[in-house]
Amino acid sequence: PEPEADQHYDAVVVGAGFGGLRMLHELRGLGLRTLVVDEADDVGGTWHWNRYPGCRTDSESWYYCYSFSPELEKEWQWSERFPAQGEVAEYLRFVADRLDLRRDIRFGTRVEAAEFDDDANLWRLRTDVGDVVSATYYVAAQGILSAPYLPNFPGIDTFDGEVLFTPRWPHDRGLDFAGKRVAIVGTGATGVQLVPVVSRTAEAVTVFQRTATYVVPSRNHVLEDVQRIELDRDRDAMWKRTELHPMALPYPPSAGRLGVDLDDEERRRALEAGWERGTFRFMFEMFDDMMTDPEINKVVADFVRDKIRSIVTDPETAELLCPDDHGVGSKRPPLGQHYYEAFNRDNVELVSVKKTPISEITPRGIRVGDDEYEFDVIIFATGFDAVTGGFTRVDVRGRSGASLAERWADGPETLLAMAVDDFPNFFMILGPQGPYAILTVVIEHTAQWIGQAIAAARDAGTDRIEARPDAVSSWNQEVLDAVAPTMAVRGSESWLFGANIPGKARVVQQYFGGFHKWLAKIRDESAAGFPHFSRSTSADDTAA
Ligand code: NA7
Repeated sequence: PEPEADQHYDAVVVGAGFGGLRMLHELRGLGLRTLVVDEADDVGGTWHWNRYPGCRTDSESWYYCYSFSPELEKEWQWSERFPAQGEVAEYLRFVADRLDLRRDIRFGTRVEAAEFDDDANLWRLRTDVGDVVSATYYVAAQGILSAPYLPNFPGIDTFDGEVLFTPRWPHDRGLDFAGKRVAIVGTGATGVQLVPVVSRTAEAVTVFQRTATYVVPSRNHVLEDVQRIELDRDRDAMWKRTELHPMALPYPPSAGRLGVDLDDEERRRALEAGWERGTFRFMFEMFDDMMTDPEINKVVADFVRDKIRSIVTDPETAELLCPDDHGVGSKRPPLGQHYYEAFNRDNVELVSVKKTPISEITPRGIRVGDDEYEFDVIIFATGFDAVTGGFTRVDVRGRSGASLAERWADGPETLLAMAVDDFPNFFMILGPQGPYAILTVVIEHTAQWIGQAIAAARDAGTDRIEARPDAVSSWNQEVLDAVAPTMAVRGSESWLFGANIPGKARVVQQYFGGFHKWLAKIRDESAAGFPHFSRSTSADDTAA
């Protein structure tokens, strides 16, 4: 069906989370008539859906926010170092209200397909309610963790008790598991947040762990007024520091020391200090050769294993919790708030499903080999079809008619994570091959850059902009080259390589060369007038 006349926009944005809201603000600033569409009934994206108990950021609040508006920054006060889900969702509602964004957002509507009409030079987007919306520019802002993954366990529909899935947590479920025997399946960042919280109220918790991970303490705390004063004073300098950091953190860009240069005692002291500080900084400010030298990585891994053994009193449980098949930092490190300590509670049990996997879900519980475990509640914290899944769930078809999913069957290919050749006037926020870094900071720069690209096309009198295929190939090569020196340590067994989804191409999904390098590249691209894009006017179709 053709869209109604009033269903045509200059730009349509899919997703009303951190990325989509920021993009709407940017496009409005350019005077573009913009519509945002989201499946949820409110703003928030990831922070709308993931309401499981214990859900909070692993990034510190003072940079887990927008930086474009000093007024917004002044008006909003975070209560904690690592804010809980509810507070982040509240922040995004605050921003939406303050900037009056809701009037351009259509909630409760899922975009199912998007097709580029070459002749008309527009995108047609079909929604689940049968509407067709058209737009010159289409910005996909689904983010890297919006397509939940539930393994296809046999019998999953036969369970008699309550089944909960962390990325689709019912809004009215509440926190209380009194009198319930609860299973938690999965020990990624989500499971690690769930376990200490659910075990406080449940009668019994059984954690099903396939791969043990290195969990670093988060050292969360309430923010004191004096800390806020200090942070406020540092704001501008803080955002500048994020631009120089490989992870977009407002901290020193490197440890400034190599593990190989230190003796055992010096390393141990550095590791103790780092553990005390906790957070991602334990990983990124330890030794600059931690991700390239397997020996140094093992020093750090041994240190964390010793910490686990010193915290967890039952030696058998402690050994099961010690990672033994991958290096530190090779998976996205979860931050824990009394995670290992939770296994010292009488009501918490750990079951390793590494050698013997979960074979089925039964009406009474979970079967592993010959053992059947009985439960009242099963919580699945089994992750996402990360990075690409949110984008390819929509049947996006470019100029040639091929879909994004087909195009990426052997691995994603983009230009700087924001564009793809054959998909004119299509941009992504947090697209594949983007920097492995603090996403709120990446979003801020991405939204500004997309705005600049669209403005540049318009100012040149053109209405079509498309990534050049050779530029896409060379970014692809840079992404592969960037991860290569770390592969001996890193392995490829996580969602960062597509490994968690059966049948998905095993290719690095993000750019590990450093946020600062990506930022320099995108700035060069815009300053030079977008030389790696072709531009044309639909009226005469002359390439510019
Ligand atoms: P993750 O990090 O992908 O973790 C998923 C967990 O579920 C992980 O422990 C998996 O084990 C486990 N899993 C997946 N399938 C199975 C089966 N079949 N049997 C047993 N266990 C299974 O997702 P999260 O939601 O925790 O975190 C995603 C990101 O969100 C995180 O990195 C942050 O960026 C925020 P595996 O490790 O694959 O052996």
